[in-house]
Amino acid sequence: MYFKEEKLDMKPTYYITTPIYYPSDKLHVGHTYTTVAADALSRFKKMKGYDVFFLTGTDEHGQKIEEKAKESGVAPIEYVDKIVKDIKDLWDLMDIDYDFFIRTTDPEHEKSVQRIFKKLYENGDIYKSFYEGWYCTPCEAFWTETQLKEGKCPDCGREVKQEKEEAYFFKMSKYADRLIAHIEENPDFIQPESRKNEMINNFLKPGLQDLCVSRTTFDWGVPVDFDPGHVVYVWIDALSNYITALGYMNDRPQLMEKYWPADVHLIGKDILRFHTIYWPIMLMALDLPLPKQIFGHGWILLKGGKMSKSKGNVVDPVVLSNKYGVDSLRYFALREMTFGADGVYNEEALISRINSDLANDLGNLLSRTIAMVEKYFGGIIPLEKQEDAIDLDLRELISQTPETLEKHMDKLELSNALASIWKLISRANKYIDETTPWILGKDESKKARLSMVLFNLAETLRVVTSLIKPFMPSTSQKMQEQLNIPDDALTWDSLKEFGSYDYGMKMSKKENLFPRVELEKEEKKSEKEKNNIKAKNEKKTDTSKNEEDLIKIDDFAKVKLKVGSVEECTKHPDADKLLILKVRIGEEVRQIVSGIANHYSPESLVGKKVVVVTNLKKSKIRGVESQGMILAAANEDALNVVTIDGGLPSGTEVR
Ligand code: ME8
Repeated sequence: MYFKEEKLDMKPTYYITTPIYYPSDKLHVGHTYTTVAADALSRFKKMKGYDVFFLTGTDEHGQKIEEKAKESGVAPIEYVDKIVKDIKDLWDLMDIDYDFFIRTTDPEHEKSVQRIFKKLYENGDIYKSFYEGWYCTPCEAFWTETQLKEGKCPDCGREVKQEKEEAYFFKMSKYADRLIAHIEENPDFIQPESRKNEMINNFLKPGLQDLCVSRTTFDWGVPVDFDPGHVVYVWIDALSNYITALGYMNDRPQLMEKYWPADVHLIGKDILRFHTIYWPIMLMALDLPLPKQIFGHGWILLKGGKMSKSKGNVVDPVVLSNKYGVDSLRYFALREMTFGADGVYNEEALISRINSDLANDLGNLLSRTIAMVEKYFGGIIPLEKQEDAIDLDLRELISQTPETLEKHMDKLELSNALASIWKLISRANKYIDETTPWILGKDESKKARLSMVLFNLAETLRVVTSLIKPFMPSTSQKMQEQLNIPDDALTWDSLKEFGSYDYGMKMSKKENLFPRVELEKEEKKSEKEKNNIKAKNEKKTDTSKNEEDLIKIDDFAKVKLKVGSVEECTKHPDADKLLILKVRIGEEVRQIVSGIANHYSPESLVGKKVVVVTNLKKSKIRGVESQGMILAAANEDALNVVTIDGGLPSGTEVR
């Protein structure tokens, strides 16, 4: 069957797409990033009651695929079939719940593309001429002399070759003014904001070239049915997937009526030009409304630039998921990077997130709470409860968190959305320390109070179980099983009221949600790092022989160290290497300037518990006041901020 399911009921709709991927080889963490983000958004909207259509798929035509198939000695369709199967397996592994997977080799898609092409030709938007220009085979793009960068492809930097062939062209310039006006009148159309100016100033205002939309030098594409020898050149074929998947120009128009225009096309910034210029112009020519938003997210970088197959610096999501678990990877991808900006991937940061956010903060909150409910009440929280003023702060946060999360999701601030859930988790862990249930449990007369404390914790976990579901579906499922809560206590509406569920069914602690990961330190150290450490150790042994270099315990005691929780972090306005942090140390919030901007993005530090030297004299660093210092370990290549991985609250002394 062409469609996974018919959706003809009357809820508000939400149509979200990922790019359709080239099945040129294995997909990497970069592709997984877009798809996981789209999945989280789609699941969130479904939870909010939307009728969501989440589309992904594969972009299977073009010269590159034809050549690769030839090299492998198989027909192009055989070549792509095998890779498409792997891609679908990857999405199953990553728990991607798409509604439809489109392949540009689907006969329905091909037929619609032929009709679209013909309509554009008949309307006079496409005309036949000759193409002469520079062609980049890997990018499947023609470039003019002036667009080349040092004689090479401006997108990928590889060699280009001169080509001349008969071709059809799309009159792009005809719609440029209308598009500029649309972009300017609709501030949400291109997001993030910064990318909008790039498109207007670098491409639209200098004037659009007509776009080459057919090729004759290869066969692997949708044939132009009224001109044999031409195949539709890749962007018209690829971009139309967003409407052919809804049955545009074939026999399923009801999906088109229902879901078009798309609410958001999620794409990487590398294909923004195609989506914010060529695609809207195609739609204008077809007399269709434009998508509401095109969101160009950043790249996942590795040392040495963008992670990409051609550079050979890819990270395999299958290997990482098998090693660390699917949900850990989903969490890390969405939490660590600001959606929209570039981020650098490194495995140590992943392990650190698993150990601190997942194993310590979330895993411990669940296991401690259920263990106490089992120990003191046999798994069922009694109805008799005694309130206390100390509960109010936690309760308020429990009721605010769904709304805060929703605000972030609406702006596609996925990292902040997760941070808002983790703020609640941290608050609940602190609440355990404040209320000391293990002491209440020793006193029979305090049972009603203990029951209230555990109820508040269970309510926190119920909200968390529900809110993490779009991001980490199987963790949410495991939590639901351990807490023994029915589905209807996890719906969006059921979160609105504190205390609406009575925990009458027995909870039972099972395996830990996230086992801690031990860093295989020695294996991970590069030769250079090892040598550095060796050199430092040798130096240490030498100096340790010298009594004068040793300090007494009183000297050490002069340095006051405390646990601080990073509440805000921004870049220093005048210095690239500096970050300005607002750190809570108990009741006090201090501003600290730290030279760590080359190693951490501001967002990645928010929520971390760090170690602060609190009795350092105040100073001004590049004009900004700083009160204290954050401890970090560093060598020539890397820097790691010292963090506290247990539940101890900010303000705790470090000894
Ligand atoms: O461009 N970091 O397909 P593609 C983040 N078929 N995202 C990355 C990434 C990285 N290092 N590498 C890839 C195509 N991506 C066309 C699209 S749509 C009508 C046609 C993501 O397989 C990013 O979203 O090269 C990028 O835009 C997409 O994968 C392109 O994948």
